[in-house]
Amino acid sequence: MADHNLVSLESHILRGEALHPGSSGDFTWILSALSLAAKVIAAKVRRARIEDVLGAGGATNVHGETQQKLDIIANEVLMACLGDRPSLSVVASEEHEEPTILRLESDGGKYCVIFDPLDGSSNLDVCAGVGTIFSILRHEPGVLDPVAALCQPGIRQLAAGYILYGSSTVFVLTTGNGVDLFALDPSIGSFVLVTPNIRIPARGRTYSVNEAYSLTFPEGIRRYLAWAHGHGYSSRYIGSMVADVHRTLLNGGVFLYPPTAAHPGGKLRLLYEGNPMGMIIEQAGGRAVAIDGEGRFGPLLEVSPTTIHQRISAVLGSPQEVAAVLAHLPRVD
Ligand code: FBP
Repeated sequence: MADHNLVSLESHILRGEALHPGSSGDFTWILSALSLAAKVIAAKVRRARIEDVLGAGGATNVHGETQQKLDIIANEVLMACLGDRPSLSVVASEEHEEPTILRLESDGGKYCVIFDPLDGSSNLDVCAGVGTIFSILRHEPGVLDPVAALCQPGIRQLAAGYILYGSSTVFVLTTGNGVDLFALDPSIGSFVLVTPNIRIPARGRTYSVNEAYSLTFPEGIRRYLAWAHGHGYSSRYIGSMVADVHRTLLNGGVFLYPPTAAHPGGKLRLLYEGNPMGMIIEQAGGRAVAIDGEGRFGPLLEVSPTTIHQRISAVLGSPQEVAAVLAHLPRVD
């Protein structure tokens, strides 16, 4: 273990960069901005009740959702940390209707970042796990429209990850070569590598879904839940995707947010929840599928986005548990 603790997030990324002769370091520079922002947000979350930054901030975001004070703070921290990275062209956030253009692709803007600054923030007041989710894409040459630059299928992500502000602060990252878990060591103020190359268990008899909505789920999902009830499954649901997917990644199982009456097209956001979490799960050996109102399904990371805040219904988790869900759904041929 001592050897692992000597590897910081930054040194791990630099090692990875050395494997790509000719790489400019710009990508590493972006990841270091996310690491810095995560430390600042972690400190704010830890002191939330002391500094009285809990509760609503008095405004609603572009989706009409009540913004928590920490949603606004986390968003500002991320925009500030990413804002001075010279290779970033476009940055987009759940809290902003439109993307922010930092510079043109022709002026050296090679990458785009889209993020959910504080996922599950409605859980803050009760000290449950919340998190930051991010996705990094290449800005395709010649694409002038910032929305088009961001609207790429999940398989085109260069990197994805999340930071979970829970009992400890962890940073989970993939750059397309497996998934690594770093923990923030407050004594040195650094994210250190604790679990390299995480593999999701093939099975895990735990499903994670808001069953309160089950009467409005597609029939196939209701059939799956009845089957799971009859096969000794347990249910775990925190109501914060970062926390629920993190548990699923480590312990196995399946996380679902199916279509509901309130969200017939799904509640999760494709570009800054579905795609990054889907890449993490698939890079760890799991499976991620999108499902529609009829319960039909297909690969989540192959969905072609059309808008940056579009919603999706998804099933993510252990390969055998996702297969168990899909076995109850009609197939799209
Ligand atoms: P936000 O984007 O508004 O944070 O909503 C996302 C989320 O909080 C997820 O983290 C979570 O999985 C889901 O919504 C919980 O939704 P519900 O309360 O309907 O179960």
